Amino acid sequence: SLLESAKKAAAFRAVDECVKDKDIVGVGSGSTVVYAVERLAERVQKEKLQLVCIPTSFQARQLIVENNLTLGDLSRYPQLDVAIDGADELDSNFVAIKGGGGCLTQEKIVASCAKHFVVIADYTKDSQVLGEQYKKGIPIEVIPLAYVPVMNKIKALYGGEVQLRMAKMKAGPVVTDNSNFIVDWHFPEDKFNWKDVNTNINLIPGVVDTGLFVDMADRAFFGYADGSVKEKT
Ligand code: DER
Repeated sequence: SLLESAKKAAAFRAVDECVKDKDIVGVGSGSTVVYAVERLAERVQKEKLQLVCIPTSFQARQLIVENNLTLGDLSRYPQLDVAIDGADELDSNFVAIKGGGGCLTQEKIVASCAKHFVVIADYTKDSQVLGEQYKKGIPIEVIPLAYVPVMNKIKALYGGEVQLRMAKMKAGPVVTDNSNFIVDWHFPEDKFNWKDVNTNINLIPGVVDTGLFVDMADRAFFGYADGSVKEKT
């Protein structure tokens, strides 16, 4: 589809521009990074690159293994050269909403260990203001026993609506790779200081992490249906 070719274009450009021989590479989660792994595997074969890939989810681990890339972990490689990951939306200050795929916690950990954090996405994620295009709310990973008080406290702090993310192919809520729940916060149209919001929500007991990636991404590549790519600056 047009969107898939847009994702592929962004992913290929990012891997070509941001990965070099001997890099320790964080591999994100979602549908766009599938193309990034495809390109990593191609470059390893073609250029005989030596890479170690660090996963951000069961899905990312499967992609690394299925593409015969060298699998690493943060215990052996606590400092990465680059992490490449998708996003649900990126605003003009490079604040990202992530977690549409429910993998935000390990994604944020891996991104925080990388010298460079590169976002790859199709053009529908490129916004000026968060919420402009992405309408599914900000994902927040919570310890299961705490999800109701956490939802109430987020609403009390910042308003809007919060809902527990329910699974589609399983009865009950989505359970993350870390055995937690996800709540999605549909925030009101207010002007938010996302750095403060991330900090304050993270201070609520029971919150594991938020899908607000503030001051983390340093490059972002957006693909278009015609196969062109725009790097956001
Ligand atoms: O869940 C995540 O954080 C994913 O990276 C998501 O934000 C992007 O997924 P997509 O590449 O399938 O749009």
